[in-house]
Amino acid sequence: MTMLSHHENTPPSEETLMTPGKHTLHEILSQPQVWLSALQEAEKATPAWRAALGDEDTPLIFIGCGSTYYLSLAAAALFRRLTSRLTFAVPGGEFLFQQADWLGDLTERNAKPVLIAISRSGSTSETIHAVREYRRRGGRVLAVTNYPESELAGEAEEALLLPQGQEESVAQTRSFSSMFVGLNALAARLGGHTTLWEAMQRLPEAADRLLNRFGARTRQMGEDLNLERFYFLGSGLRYGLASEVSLKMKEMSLSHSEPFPFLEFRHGPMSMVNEQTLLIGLLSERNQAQEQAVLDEMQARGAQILSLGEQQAVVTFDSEIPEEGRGALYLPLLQWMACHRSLAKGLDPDRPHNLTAVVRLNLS
Ligand code: F1P
Repeated sequence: MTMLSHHENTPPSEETLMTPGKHTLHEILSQPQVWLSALQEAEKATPAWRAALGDEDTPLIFIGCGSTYYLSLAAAALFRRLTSRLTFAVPGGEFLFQQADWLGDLTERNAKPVLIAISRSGSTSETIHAVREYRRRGGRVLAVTNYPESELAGEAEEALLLPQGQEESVAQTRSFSSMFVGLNALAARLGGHTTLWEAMQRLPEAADRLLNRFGARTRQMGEDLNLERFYFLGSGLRYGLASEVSLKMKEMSLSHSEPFPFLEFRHGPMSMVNEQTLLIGLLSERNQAQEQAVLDEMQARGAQILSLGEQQAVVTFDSEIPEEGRGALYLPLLQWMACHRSLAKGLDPDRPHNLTAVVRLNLS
């Protein structure tokens, strides 16, 4: 298996060279209107997905790579919670080459799980090969992608297509959140949570308000180059989100960054806490007290703290959207912080070091 020609980034235009981060900043700020279309697309897709997902005893397996594996983790938790189905999240490459270690013989049984493949590009080799192999074995495949003309969209029985989430930048921002909002709305609809679905219609305005209220403060934190270590804490469905924003910090600013479920941080990783450490807590509602206690303990050990949550946090959403429908609100300000740290370090978040927009491999 050799790494074939990556999707070569086009040489930067004069203009792009002159304005590093131009695309990423725009893509982060444009998320509210992208989420509006994601909500609409999810509403339209609900009947076909309801038919394709079969009965509620059928397990669901979400796969993706990098950001879209983290999205799979978050989506698996959302569908578990909102549709009471048995769900799994597996990295595309693992599904392809280590399936038995992750799923035993689950995909060999008669009532095969439905595979939901998530990919911004719809071209990532591991994801495409995993889908093809599953279909060859008679499995049903659904897809979520920002590229309707992609190979993945063509392979899937049903696809949630979100072209408005397309972006120039390599590091995913609005592409990720468009697919997250779309899957969150689908899970609400499929689980019959009408009130939740209605409340989710307020997500775009809530995001706009957050960027206006807290953009300057999170930009300042991003520009504080005394900070060197970043730990993103998130539990339940917020763990996938914490993993994604941790990857953003890594990809955009080349910083040491790691995600943990909240209480896990005490079991070893907290040894790394010092005055150059920033702990970012994606607070839940149901367990906020325990989570805040972790942040308080680390602050006492010298760490800086940034907490985000509906209320009683440094960044408060005040969205009045139930917890199962407001996960997307953790994303924009943390993407914004990572982007400004990148710029403060003289990097270009539009073109992260070593990265390409799509990984293509020779897997034959
Ligand atoms: C997956 C991915 C991204 C990563 C980088 C390379 O792409 O691994 O998560 O940030 O851009 O590709 P996709 O399958 O979601 O298009």
